[in-house]
Amino acid sequence: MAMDVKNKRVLVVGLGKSGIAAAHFLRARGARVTVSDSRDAVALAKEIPALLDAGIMVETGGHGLLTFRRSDLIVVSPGVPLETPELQQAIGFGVPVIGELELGAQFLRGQVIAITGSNGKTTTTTLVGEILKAAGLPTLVGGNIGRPVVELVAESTDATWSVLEVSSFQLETVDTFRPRIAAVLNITPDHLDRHGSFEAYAAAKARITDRQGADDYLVLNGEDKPSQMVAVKTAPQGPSQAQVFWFSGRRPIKRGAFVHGDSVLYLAAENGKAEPVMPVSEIPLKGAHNVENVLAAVCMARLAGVPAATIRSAVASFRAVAHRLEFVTTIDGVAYYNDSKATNVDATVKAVSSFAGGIHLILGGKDKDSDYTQLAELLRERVKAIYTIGSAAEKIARQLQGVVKMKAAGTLQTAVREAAAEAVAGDVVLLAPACASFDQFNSYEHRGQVFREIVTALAAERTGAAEV
Ligand code: UMA
Repeated sequence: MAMDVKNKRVLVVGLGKSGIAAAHFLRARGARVTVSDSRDAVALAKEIPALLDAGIMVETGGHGLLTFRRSDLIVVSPGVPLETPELQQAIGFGVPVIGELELGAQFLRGQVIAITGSNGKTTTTTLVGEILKAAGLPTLVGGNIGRPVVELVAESTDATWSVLEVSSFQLETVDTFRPRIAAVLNITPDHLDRHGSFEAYAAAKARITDRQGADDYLVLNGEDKPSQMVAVKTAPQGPSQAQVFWFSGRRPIKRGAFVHGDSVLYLAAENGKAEPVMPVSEIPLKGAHNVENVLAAVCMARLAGVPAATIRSAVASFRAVAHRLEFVTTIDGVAYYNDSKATNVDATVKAVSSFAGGIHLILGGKDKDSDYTQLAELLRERVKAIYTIGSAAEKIARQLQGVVKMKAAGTLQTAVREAAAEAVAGDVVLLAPACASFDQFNSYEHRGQVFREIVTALAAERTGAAEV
């Protein structure tokens, strides 16, 4: 049931994509809205006029304690930590705090598929969206993928399937959020700077199933211990009430999707007969991790009632999402791949594991309290050289000293140029930085775009040189 916000004093914290969308959404429903952002008015000059025009009050250059305490409700953006002192004080005064996901989901019509995990969320969310559309179901795609959930509300009907990518940040502030189908793809260390510990991070992800009931489905990775724990978690809500389905790239499972020989199979019920979905060789995405993403998508799509044949053709025609192991071009026999979305160590492991060897790896950016030593063995096996960039460069150099040849490139531009100079035909230059982008770029998309531009310029120079 959607809350009534009419005439309520609602504070929206954070003026990014989520906050702006939430503020307008609430205002349109009659709330008395104030937004508060730690950035100053100059930095927000583009955003402020439309807010004021809509009758929304704006507080910039920091968060005012009174603004927080005097609210009837606070809607917090995912990037704002709950530990923010003003938020903590407001919570202490009994002010309810929810996130934009919770707000939007209360108003969404139809059914929700929510997908979380440390890696593979965006690819899987996009793929499930494509499969559902191919099946002719009215489908909306949003959430952490880039489109705030409140923006989907107006387009949703009772027949809609909203496929939402949800992050640990968003799940920290849910309350009534109840997806019909929830999936946890994997849980590996990420965002430890924000959550404080792996346990707290995993607990935030597990909240995806808190409100699920016996008619709902929970799809979990049969090969990933921390995500298996989501089914049996004991606190605070107890074990999941949902029907659990599994996926595995390695072995048959009780019910769900798995690989057997060269086939993707789906098993709807324990002791039932497995149904062939498609040959593994028809999956167009690189890497074992992408087979897992496809298996999770197969499971969700079957649970949503999509026939196997429709899933097969939608998966076969699916192309890699931008910035996720995205092939850019080949220059002088060297292939360039953009995996700017590899913003944690595990994602980099997956990216590196997708190539047999000859890799020139660009690593670095903004550190998230990550442990890069976990990369050492794989790097020794497959990577010829590392080129470090950004503020994490020194830590990476310290932790991976002597593992493989390493160059302190500093910037992405220098890293690509140095890698191009070293690489020989058959090698791969891979941007899979294991870090956030915010020290040198606006976002991982921006970093990936800059990488593409540098590579494209290099290709043009080389072609030009060949023609002379
Ligand atoms: N801010 C404050 N006070 C603070 C901290 C931040 O006022 O204490 C302000 C900043 O000055 C800024 C605003 O908050 O103006 C930024 O809010 P935000 O970081 O929540 O960013 P949005 O633009 O609203 O984007 C968010 C998600 N960002 C994060 O979770 C960090 C986007 O996910 C998401 O696409 C978008 O909502 C729409 O749902 C991005 C992301 O990096 C892709 N997600 C992380 C990930 O995938 O690893 C979780």
